[in-house]
Amino acid sequence: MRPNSEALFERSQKLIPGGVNSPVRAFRSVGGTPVFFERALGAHAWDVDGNRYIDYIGSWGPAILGHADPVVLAAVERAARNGLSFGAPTAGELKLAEALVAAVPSIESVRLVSSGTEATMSAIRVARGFTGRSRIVKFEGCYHGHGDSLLVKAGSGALTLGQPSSAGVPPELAQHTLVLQYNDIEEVQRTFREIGDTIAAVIVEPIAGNMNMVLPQPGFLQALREACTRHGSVLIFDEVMTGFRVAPGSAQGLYGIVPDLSTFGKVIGGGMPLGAFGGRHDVMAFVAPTGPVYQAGTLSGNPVAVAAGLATLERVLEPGFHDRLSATTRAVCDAFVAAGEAAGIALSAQSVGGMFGLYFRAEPPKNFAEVMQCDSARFNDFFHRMLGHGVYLAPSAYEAGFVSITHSAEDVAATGAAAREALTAMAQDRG
Ligand code: HOZ
Repeated sequence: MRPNSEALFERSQKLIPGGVNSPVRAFRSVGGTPVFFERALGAHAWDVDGNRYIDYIGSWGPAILGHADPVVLAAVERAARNGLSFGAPTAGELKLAEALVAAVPSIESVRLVSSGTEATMSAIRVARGFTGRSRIVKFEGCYHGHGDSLLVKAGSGALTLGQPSSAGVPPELAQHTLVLQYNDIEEVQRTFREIGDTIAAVIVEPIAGNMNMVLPQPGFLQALREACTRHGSVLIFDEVMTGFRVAPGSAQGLYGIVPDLSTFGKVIGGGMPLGAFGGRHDVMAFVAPTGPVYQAGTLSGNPVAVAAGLATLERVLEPGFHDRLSATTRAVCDAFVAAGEAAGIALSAQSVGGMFGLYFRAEPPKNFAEVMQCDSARFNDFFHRMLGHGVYLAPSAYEAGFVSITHSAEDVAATGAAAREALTAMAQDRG
């Protein structure tokens, strides 16, 4: 029962488009009323009606240490006491840049921004400025924030609402975005053979996390690297979701690929608004004021966000952190699969580091077309039943799930028990 959430949603819808400040939160694809949250601690969140949930969204990725981590909170408090924003350089920004450069070998130079969208938008502009070319390549179902050039056949909220290409993007702009199939090496090679010398950049989620979770097939990322190198195009890894979540060196470290530029967000801000783009020195030298590509922000490198990010990264980069996180995330997936088997419902799940995909389909999908074959009606039913059992999954069949280091064995067991009850009831209801 969530009467307080319902009342707040009723009021919000009159003042805020759809009652929310980011579309997936509106529950449009799963139906029903969004849950309004009041507080969260560790792996748990409480709504305005006093219900407790085991949280598998983690603020869509940032809460890798769990909510309200005391070390992060202390760092935020310390920074805030010194002033919320200066609009001038600080030592903290340099420290975060040093941490990013040390952890991710492809990052030689980096700029801090305030969101993942800003990071990807800026990286595309830099790639275009660097190459003098306009065309970019993206993959169907990948989401790179809501920059104009990138809202073409996008994932996440756009896909959830069934509008993967947004209104309001001038066709003259969208025509420069070429959309290929994720994991289709042959299509990438053919495209580059034909028009490679006109492509400014390929932007890709090295693990797609905005059409549910789709893993790169062996050789796919390597093929992108080779094609970009051969044709002088900039390879951009969008690690906003995967950055420091899947491995200490992010997805590029895991798969051993060196992109030219990378974008980050989520984990590097530890729950505060922070993003970054960075990469090769010669490419980043095009960014103003050293180069001709303009990019700026009043709150870029905000000292409070930087403090949260630094405190988070310090812990995430401790030896063994990702081993523990991966083991818990695998256990969550195993619990879902076991529950599906017990109920006789076709379901699969897989994880990388602290990120997972759950699919109402016998095998994990390998591309957008296969994601579309998942039984989304079943997911929606499952989602609401899990909510009723106190488990908060992303309110869309097209989003990845996130686990924090504070999810305990008890949380995993409770999630498995809830899934078993939910799926068994679903199987019975279907007769
Ligand atoms: N674009 C985010 C999921 N991939 C959703 C962000 C939000 O609603 O907060």
